[in-house]
Amino acid sequence: GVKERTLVAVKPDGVQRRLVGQIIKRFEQRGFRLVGLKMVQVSEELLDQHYVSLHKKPFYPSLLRYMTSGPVVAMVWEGHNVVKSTRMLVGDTNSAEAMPGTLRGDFSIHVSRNVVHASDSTEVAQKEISLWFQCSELIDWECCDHGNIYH
Ligand code: YYY
Ligand code: MG
Repeated sequence: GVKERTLVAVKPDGVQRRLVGQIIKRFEQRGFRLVGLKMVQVSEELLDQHYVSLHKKPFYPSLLRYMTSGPVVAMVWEGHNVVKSTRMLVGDTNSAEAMPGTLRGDFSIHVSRNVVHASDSTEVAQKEISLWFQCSELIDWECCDHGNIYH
């Protein structure tokens, strides 16, 4: 529904490379509603929960080092089919497979520095949002152009 939400995070490489504004712009221009936004220095404890399915992967230790190497900009975007649309906007995990026009396809070369995170299903999105944000940090504000974005 229109109330679907997803977690997006500009990873440390994206922040260092000053891509935060360009990334936010893509979600704004699409018509999604920003309901949460903050800069965080992520802890290993949070990442262990966030990447719970990846603990046994050979790249996991370096993924932890990368994700704690600097601040991350975390946000929650809301809108119709936002989880799927965001994955399309972000592009394939492997930068070499990411289509031009996607964030990863435009801004990254290697899977280990792929600039942005996005939840991969609505169930995972709910878990990730509650892991990264307090309820009080999510603002349910009135979008004045709602009628021009939805029928
Ligand atoms: O959801 P997404 O970020 O597209 O990919 P995942 O399969 O969930 O992997 C999470 C994260 O792990 C990926 O964005 C980069 C990193 N990673 C890696 O460094 N090397 C790999 N071969 C696979 C994933
Ligand atoms: Mg994933």
